[in-house]
Amino acid sequence: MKRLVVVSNRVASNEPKASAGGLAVALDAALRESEGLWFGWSGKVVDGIGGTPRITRSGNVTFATIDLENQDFDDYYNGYGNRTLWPLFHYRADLAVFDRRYYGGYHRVNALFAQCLGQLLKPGDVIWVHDFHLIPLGEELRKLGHKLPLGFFLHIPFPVPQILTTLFNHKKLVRSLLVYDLIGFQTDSDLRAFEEYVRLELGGSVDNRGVISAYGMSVHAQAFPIGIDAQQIANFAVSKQAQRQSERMSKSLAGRDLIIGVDRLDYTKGLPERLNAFEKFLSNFPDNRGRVTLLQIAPPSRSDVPEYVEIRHELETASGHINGRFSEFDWVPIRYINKAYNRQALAGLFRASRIGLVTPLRDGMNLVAKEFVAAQNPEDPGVLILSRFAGAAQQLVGALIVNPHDTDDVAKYIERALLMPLDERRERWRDMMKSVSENDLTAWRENFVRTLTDIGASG
Ligand code: ADQ
Repeated sequence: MKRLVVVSNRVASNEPKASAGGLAVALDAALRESEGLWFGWSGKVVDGIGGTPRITRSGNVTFATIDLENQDFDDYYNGYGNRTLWPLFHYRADLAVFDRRYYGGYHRVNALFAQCLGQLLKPGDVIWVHDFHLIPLGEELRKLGHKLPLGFFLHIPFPVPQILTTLFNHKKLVRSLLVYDLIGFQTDSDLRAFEEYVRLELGGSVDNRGVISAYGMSVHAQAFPIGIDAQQIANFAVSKQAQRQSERMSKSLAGRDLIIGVDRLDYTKGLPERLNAFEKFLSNFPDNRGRVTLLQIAPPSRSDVPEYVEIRHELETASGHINGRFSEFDWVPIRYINKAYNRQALAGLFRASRIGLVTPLRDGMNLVAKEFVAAQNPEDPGVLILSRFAGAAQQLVGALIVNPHDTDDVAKYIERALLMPLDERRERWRDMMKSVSENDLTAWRENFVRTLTDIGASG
């Protein structure tokens, strides 16, 4: 079996609960079976030159991490990664900062990653690079003469050409994607956006096997929708700890229905719109006042970036406003919590909820939607309300699919979900659970690695 080398911005060590990131959770599980190497940034910022890999082992997985120096952290991570590519790829050109210094840092760190990783590679390795922080890594490895099979998976959406072309160096960025042997996207829509860009902007072509060619280079591109470990979440949901959480929650609800939202605190997750929809629900369907509670769990992320500080203030104001407007001495409509929970506790809370409210404005996939489904009681499942702009909506057709911008409509769907008969809830849940179980994390990883290995063998 070939050694799998995973490269991602952050390496999660062996503590998935310490990180609220979907990528971290997914990769931790994905590497366990493979005697692989996981390379990335340690999360530490140092004065002076970072960059000598620190090697540790956990079980049969080797971890190699490097530190970053202050300037690189600012330009590569906070800058080009989180203030340029993240908003732009989520269709928020209005929030994107276009600064060539940021790009300089992005390029420097990708070159540094390639140099440090290069020393650890062995013949026969298969390299799988993750996400938008590391798009040029493949090109940097090729420049150093590495000829190993190289795959890239984009966890976030790929924007349509009209959006991507607002970036000053869009051609350079996409060109660097073409050196990979395989590019994976979350959905067919992302794949189509990429193909359209190559045709329109690069004058390239796409053949019927999914091979995309431009600038004399060819790459296989395909959708590989990421999954979850559905069985594990289902087990977590009936664990002792989950039951304890769920009982504590039920006691505090005193017979009221629970609606749950769980998201990293990020402007892509549609949280202000969600609170607004909930306010409209209470206002337009007043019989529900005192009968329903919204639990919104939103651990802060990227707090060094000003747009994240702003969204946090906005949510504090909105939840305070709604609670001030509707609360009674014995009922508060929104419980807004800024901390992370471990996965058993979360699964217990999902299972105790009548509705999962997952309404991002844009999301590559959204694992919370799938976790909510996997955690339900098959005999009495809750209802998933899901944004059409989450990648997951292309798979979870049993959800109530909504436009998160249309808050009046979302309010109506909340009412509809609360009234949904048990038979319909069961039927919708069975459809979704089938999809979540069949397309789980193992299937995703195996499919990507098999495709990459096959391409490497034939190339
Ligand atoms: P994220 O934007 O982080 O991931 P998501 O897919 O929902 O979004 O994953 C979040 C993960 O963190 C889930 O596993 C969730 O359970 C966990 N989590 C969230 N809040 C938590 C809390 N309070 N306590 C504990 N755990 C919490 C990115 C992309 C997504 C894509 C994933 C995976 O933005 O679109 O689905 O990567 O590819």
